[in-house]
Amino acid sequence: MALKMYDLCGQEPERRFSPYCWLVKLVAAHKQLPLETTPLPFTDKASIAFADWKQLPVLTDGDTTVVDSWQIIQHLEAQYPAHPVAGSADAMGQAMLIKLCIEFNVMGPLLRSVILDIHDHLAPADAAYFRETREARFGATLEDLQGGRESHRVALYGALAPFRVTLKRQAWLSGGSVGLADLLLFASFMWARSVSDFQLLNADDPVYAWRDALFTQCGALTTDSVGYEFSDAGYSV
Ligand SMILES: N[C@@H](CCC(=O)N[C@@H](CS)C(=O)NCC(=O)O)C(=O)O
Repeated sequence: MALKMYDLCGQEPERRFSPYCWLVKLVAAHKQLPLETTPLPFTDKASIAFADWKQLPVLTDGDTTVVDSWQIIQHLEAQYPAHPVAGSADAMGQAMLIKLCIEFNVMGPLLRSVILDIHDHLAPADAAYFRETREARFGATLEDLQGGRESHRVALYGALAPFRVTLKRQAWLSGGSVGLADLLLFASFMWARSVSDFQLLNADDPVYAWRDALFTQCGALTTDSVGYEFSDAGYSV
């Protein structure tokens, strides 16, 4: 078995920030699968042309190529069933709902909070590409988007309500042990952490303690990459 993944990087090759790539790295680590990563900037589409795909992550497992983080996770669960992150097709299906809640509600305010920080960590060609594509997508400049980060943080606080209340009732989003629901949300926080020291969470937020517990649990994976320590101080909503 040789699992290899193309991993989105910033100007420094070791700065890896894509939430979807983080998700695959976290799932592989949970499953105790060695995963070799190759850094790739946004604008190097030629290196993944073999996969007929323009986004990262792209995984190769021997002769098999798998694109899209969700398909990659399904592949890993099917091929390497030990240490499951979901454990069944039904559990995987339920995690899809969590994934979509995060993508629809959490990732928007989170991205807007750090979007200029992402830009500022990119190599020049990537920075120009990122600005052009994201400003067209959002209809605003990166400066204006991130300039409203205090209100995005309030929106993020609201979007995290179901997660916060869940964590008041149980240790992990997946229940009694870490599973895919936890890794889905944690990957989004790793996205921010890899590029920004903006304070996203109040220190007395149960989500803060949960995130800290995952840092401890994930160990070197989350600390070896270039990243910022979260220095979240209190904020009120
Ligand atoms: N549905 C895809 C989304 C992947 C995705 O959006 N990746 C971004 C990086 S976070 C990307 O590669 N974007 C390429 C681009 O903007 O050119 C997945 O889950 O893998």
